[in-house]
Parts: sequence; C-alpha cells; structure tokens
Amino acid sequence: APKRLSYEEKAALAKNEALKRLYNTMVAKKSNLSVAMDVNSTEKMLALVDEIGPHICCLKTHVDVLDVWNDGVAKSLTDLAEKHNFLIFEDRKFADIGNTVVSQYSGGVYKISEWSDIVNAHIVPGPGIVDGLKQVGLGQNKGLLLLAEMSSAGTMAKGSYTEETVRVADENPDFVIGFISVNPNSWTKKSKDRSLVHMTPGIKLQKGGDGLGQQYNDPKSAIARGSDVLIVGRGVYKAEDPKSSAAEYQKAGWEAYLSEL
Ligand code: 6AU
Repeated sequence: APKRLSYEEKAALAKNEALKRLYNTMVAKKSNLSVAMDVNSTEKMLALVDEIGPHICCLKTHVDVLDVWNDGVAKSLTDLAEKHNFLIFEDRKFADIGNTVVSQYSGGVYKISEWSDIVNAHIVPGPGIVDGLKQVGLGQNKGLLLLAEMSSAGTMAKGSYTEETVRVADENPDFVIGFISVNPNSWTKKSKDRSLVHMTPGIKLQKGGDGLGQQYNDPKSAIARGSDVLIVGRGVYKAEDPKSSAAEYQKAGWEAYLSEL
C-alpha cells in the first residue's frame, strides 16, 4: 500500500481553500477531532462550544435541531470559530435536485452558506446536486463532503454506490473536499486525489450502539481504517465533563494518527 500522507502533505495537495484551512488547523491545534454538538438548546450549544473549542479542528452542527436561530446566533457561532480557530461543518445532508439545493443552501431561515465552511450531500440525485451546491459555495471558498458510507446499521451506501462518490469527487476537485466514510481503506484505491479528507462518525471510546442503529468504533480503529477526522457527538456532549472528554478524544485521535505515519 502507498505510504499514508501526513496532514501537512495533504494540505499541500489540497485544491480547495476550505480543505487547506482544515488541514492547517488540524496541524496547528494537533487535533483531528470534530465534535457534533447535537444539543437542542442554542444557549447550551454555544456555551459547550466555547468550552470544547480549544480541542477541535471542526465543529459539526445540525442547525435544524436548535430551539432558537437568528442572525445573532450565526454571528455568535462564527465569533467562536474565530476565537478558537475551528471550521464549521453544517451536517445538512442535502439530497435534492440541483435547483432546489441552491435555495436550501443559501436561503430560507438558516442561510447555511453564510456561516458554514463545509456542508455534505448524498449523491442519490446524481451529480446535479454537486453542480447546484457548487454554484453557491465555490466562489465563497466553501467545501463539500459526499456521504460515501454511513455508520448506521443496514446502510444502503455501500459497494458501487460508495465507489460512485469517488468518481463524482474526482470530477469536482475544486469543490468536493472529501467524504463521510467509515472504512475508507477498503474502497479508496481508485481515487486519483490523495488530498481528500475522510471524516468518520460513529466514534466512541466505548464500542456498541444506541438502540436506533448507530454503530460505534473507537478512535484508533477508525484512524487505522483510513479516517482523517473523527466525529464525536454523544461521547463528548453527554459526558459528565464535556471539556475533559473532548481533550481525551483529541489525544486519542492524534496519537492514533501519529502511530499510522
Ligand atoms: O456520536 P453520535 O452518535 O452522538 O453522533 C454522530 C453524529 C450525528 C449524526 O447525524 C452524524 O454524526 N452522522 C453522519 C454525518 C456526520 O453525516 C453520518 C453517518 O453515517 N452517521 C452519523 O452518525 O450528528
């Protein structure tokens, strides 16, 4: 197998500004941790993000689960991103035709493109979804992740579907920055672009599930399977002490990465 690239090497190959910033942030903070702050209270979300901010390279949001949203909340989030130096990934999972996602990405109540650096999309509709999102995001230096695999039991994102995401990514090297993936080493051999990032959900120090289909792997095995960024939700925000839990996941993820080089 070809030698694994360091985050610095991937940054040097990156063709997208958001991707370059992501790798540079990871290196600067020694963090490959993205926390999914999936709490429903906006006030609590902002307070927790301020606590764990020093430990993450990227904050993952689900804006549509929050109890309050307005331009002031968006400003608070981007202020925290600047204060702690992290990127914002809105986990919107777009899945519609190109013309519709243009509006969903830029308009509505959330105006996602104004405050997020990264979004993600399913390729179920075909490559037009990437063209639509790109129309909004490329000029603003945003990046797109394709859902190549999912962490949930019984996922249909597998086999030739997963491989098709590689082709769509290779056709859009300026805008597609990588994948949501679980076991990338098993299917990325065909990818021409070694700068792409693999972000992996379903991460917890204790293996197991949640009774609703989520399946957990530990940080070390995820990195060994080719993941670059670990996404941790409940492992951090449900912990008794979210800040020390974030520090623990940061350390586990970074040591796993160093051991792979
Ligand atoms: O650590 P958890 O299980 O509390 O949270 C996992 C987070 C949630 C999911 O919406 C998201 O990761 N997720 C995704 C993403 C990031 O796209 C894909 C997937 O296959 N599984 C998954 O859990 O915010």
